[in-house]
Amino acid sequence: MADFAPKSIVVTGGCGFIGSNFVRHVVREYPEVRVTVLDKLTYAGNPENIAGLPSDRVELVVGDICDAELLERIVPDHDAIVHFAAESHNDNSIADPEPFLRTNVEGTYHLLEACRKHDIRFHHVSTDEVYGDLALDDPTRFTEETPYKPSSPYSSTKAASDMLVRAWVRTYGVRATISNCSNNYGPYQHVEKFIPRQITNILCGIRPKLYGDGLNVRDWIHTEDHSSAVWTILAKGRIGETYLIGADGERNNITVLQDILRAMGEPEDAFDWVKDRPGHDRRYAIDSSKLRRELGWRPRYTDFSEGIEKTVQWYRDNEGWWRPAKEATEAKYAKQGQ
Ligand code: NAD
Ligand code: TDX
Repeated sequence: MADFAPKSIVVTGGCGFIGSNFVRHVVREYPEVRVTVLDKLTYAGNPENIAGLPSDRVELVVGDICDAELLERIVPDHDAIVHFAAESHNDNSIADPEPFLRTNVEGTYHLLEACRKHDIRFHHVSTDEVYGDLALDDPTRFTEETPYKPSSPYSSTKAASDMLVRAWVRTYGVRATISNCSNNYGPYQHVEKFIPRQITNILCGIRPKLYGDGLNVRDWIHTEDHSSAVWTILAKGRIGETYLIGADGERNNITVLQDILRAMGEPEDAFDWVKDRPGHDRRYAIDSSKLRRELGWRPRYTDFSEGIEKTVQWYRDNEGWWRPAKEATEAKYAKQGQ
């Protein structure tokens, strides 16, 4: 069967970290595609993330995915929606879960309804956290068959949104796919997240902060590889299917922090231990062989130390981008004892 080749797409959350990297990827790789970014510009959304892209290719609509009337005006004019918009930070979900329910669950519902009404292709961007966690000594990894067992308010709302997508495919025949990806890193990631927090702490003369015993494992992927995987699934994925996205990047937090410290010329023990995250997932690990085998996708940015060095350089070069959010983010962490 020929690949699906959309000419116009809505990218929700396209002013956030992964969404904006995806928009840049599409503009660079697919010159025939026009992108409408729909973004509420919450604290995590920044129009700077898509600044400089050609205005005849990319249009920003500032609005809420929960606004059904707005969706009715925007969606019919497009071939597909690629849905990145979410409340995305676990620590925030523990402090205040309500916005997570609204955006992640209710927002996904409204987008599905718009796709159902206008027969629009839908790709839902989700997370490996829906599967809960693995023990450090467990030899297995998550697959598309792993049962859902989310731990945090964030991951439970993402799990709920995945379930809505599956139901809308089966009941209404909505043409949707789902991807569950592991931890992303790269440029334009908010300073609340682990890697940018530590890099910008060091740049500000604040010691990095490690939760718990530092042995929690995350499966890191460069955001550029996430973008190419999402496009591959949009173009070639089988309707109704779920694909796991990962780049075999398992590392514990202390090792990642030591990579950052080394890349920035700091001693390996120049950090503080802080209070652990409640319910902190121990280990995530993705088996992405279905995506590789069926759709021929491969990650390209697999040298983690090189990726970290480039990411450190990006934060050094773009202080004007992250500085405005830094103080408030650290004040919030300080209140939580982190
Ligand atoms: P982010 O927090 O950086 O960006 C989220 C974006 O969504 C922001 O631009 C924000 O303004 C926008 N948004 C929030 N609520 C909205 C609403 N109601 N209406 C419209 N726009 C709204 O998030 P991210 O890290 O880029 O994550 C993007 C997606 O990828 C999320 O769905 C997340 O669950 C998923 N994901 C993230 C990771 C990761 O490592 N960060 C890994 C796997 C999956
Ligand atoms: O200061 C910190 N110190 C620390 O040790 C922070 C902010 C985090 N951590 C730990 C907690 C995690 O074990 O680092 C690890 C990574 O933390 P986050 O960056 O908050 O990511 P995580 O909770 O793993 O979730 C991320 O990956 C999956 C994204 O935020 C989610 O949106 C995605 O679904």
